[in-house]
Amino acid sequence: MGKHTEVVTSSVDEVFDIELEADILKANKELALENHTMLKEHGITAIDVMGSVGSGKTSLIKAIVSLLKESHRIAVIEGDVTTTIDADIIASEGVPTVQVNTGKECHLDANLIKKALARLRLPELDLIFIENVGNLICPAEFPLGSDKRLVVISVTEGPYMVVKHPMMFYETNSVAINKVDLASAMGVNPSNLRDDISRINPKATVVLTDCRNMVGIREVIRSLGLT
Ligand SMILES: Nc1nc2c(ncn2[C@@H]2O[C@H](COP(=O)(O)OP(=O)(O)O)[C@@H](O)[C@H]2O)c(=O)[nH]1
Ligand SMILES: [Mg+2]
Repeated sequence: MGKHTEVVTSSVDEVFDIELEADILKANKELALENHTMLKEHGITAIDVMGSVGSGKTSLIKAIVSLLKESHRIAVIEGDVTTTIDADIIASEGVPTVQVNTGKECHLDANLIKKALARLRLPELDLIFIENVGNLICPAEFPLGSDKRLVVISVTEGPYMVVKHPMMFYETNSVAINKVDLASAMGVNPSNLRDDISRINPKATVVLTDCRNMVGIREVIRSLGLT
């Protein structure tokens, strides 16, 4: 922030519906716990994949599925505001896929995941990937009942995306810095993004990936404890 930049910050007492929001978050947390219990009863590991629109979430899930589908029984839940484009891309890998369209909502929630889980044959699965809606703010507040979180960012989002969106990185296990093939064209140094993430969340494993050329995919799989 330059010294001539004035800043307006929203404060809690200005938010008129704060109690309503607290109720929604509490109800979501309870449903997330129910989902988690149900997944554990079936011995399923679930991974929530978050990141901006276009960072490479679908591409990374597809790449991971292509490497793991022989050894794991996988399904994918695709969250999107509208369309089944991503679900169709993943379905081409031959794994069960459920599309969840959120309409006006900028994130998935535990209730939508509960409905999606009801569409899957849970006894026949080991692993579920959930692609959240492309957004860097809303999904972080809504646990879904998954075991781990994977955040996908890309060098095409510029050099300041991590420091501008710290909340996305607080609770994540792994972060993929994707599209490293475009780093020099973008003038972005992926090591600087890695350092920014480590300052916010020293426990997160950070992996540099290029989904087009299958670079770093096995490392992401290892970081999620899937091998
Ligand atoms: N050059 C390059 N392009 C990529 C990479 N990963 C994804 N893309 C492209 O980026 C666009 C958005 O990817 P997608 O997986 O749909 O992003 P999502 O919106 O996060 O699901 C697509 O055109 C992908 O082919 C990568 O590592 N390198
Ligand atoms: Mg996608």
